Amino acid sequence: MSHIPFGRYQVPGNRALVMGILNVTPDSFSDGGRFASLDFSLSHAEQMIRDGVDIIDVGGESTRPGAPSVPLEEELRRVLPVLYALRECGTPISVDTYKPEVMREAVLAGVDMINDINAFRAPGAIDAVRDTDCALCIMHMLDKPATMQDKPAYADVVGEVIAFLRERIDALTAGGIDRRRLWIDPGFGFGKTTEHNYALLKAGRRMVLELGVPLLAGLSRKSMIGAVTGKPVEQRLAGSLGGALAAVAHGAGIVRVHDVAETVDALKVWHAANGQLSEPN
Ligand code: 9MG
Repeated sequence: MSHIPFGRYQVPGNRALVMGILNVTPDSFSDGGRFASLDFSLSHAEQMIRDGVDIIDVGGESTRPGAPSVPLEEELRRVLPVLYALRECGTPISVDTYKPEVMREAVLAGVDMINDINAFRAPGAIDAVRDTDCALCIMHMLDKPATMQDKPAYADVVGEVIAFLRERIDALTAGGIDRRRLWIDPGFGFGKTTEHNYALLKAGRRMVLELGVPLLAGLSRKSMIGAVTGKPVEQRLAGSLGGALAAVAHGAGIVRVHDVAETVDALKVWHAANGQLSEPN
């Protein structure tokens, strides 16, 4: 079986991987103080592991449109205890951050991927990850979370996103980073209309072919799912599963999701239908 280096691990290269979302933000747990929130986060991570997650993505700042930014010290207070507690959990850990200081601390805590919605554009971000073996996810975002959904406009959304990702790949490789560590992500919902999002979803294979870097897709429960199903965020499971399968059909190697158990099952059936049977756990 082929494997891909991924931080401390080798991950399977012959099937799509499921990245489970672990939000460590105050709105993601009932408020019982810091110990309760750590407990809650770890139970959630353990459940994802039982459900067959391939990578856990830990984030301390909400990236929803209009969300306020979180000060550095607060982000560190949120994510570091979780990263250290999960260090030896046997599953690759990713940290979702755009702050170079958080990247450095997360590397010391042993993370295997840095997932940067800002594509390592912050001063010092490339330096923070150069001398590590972490996988790096470069995401496209128009503007910044506070304002990105204010009338996003492109002449050619797919061409412009590819050009942006190419420029970032070049910046990272010129900065001394091995291309084999990189993943690209069109950033569904980050400064895009529904039409932009679906044009990008369909263009997954073109991105992989033109850029020569594997693709990560995050569309779980997003507005692009609500826009076609008419469902509120808490009723977007079926739509999100459809989106995950579509992303894999269009070339995604990792899908970033909230609903791990259901996505793992959906992908097992998907892969079986494409000639790759897996054994039940
Ligand atoms: C943190 N985060 C929220 N949505 C995301 C997406 O679509 N991709 C990546 N890489 N990260 C995301």
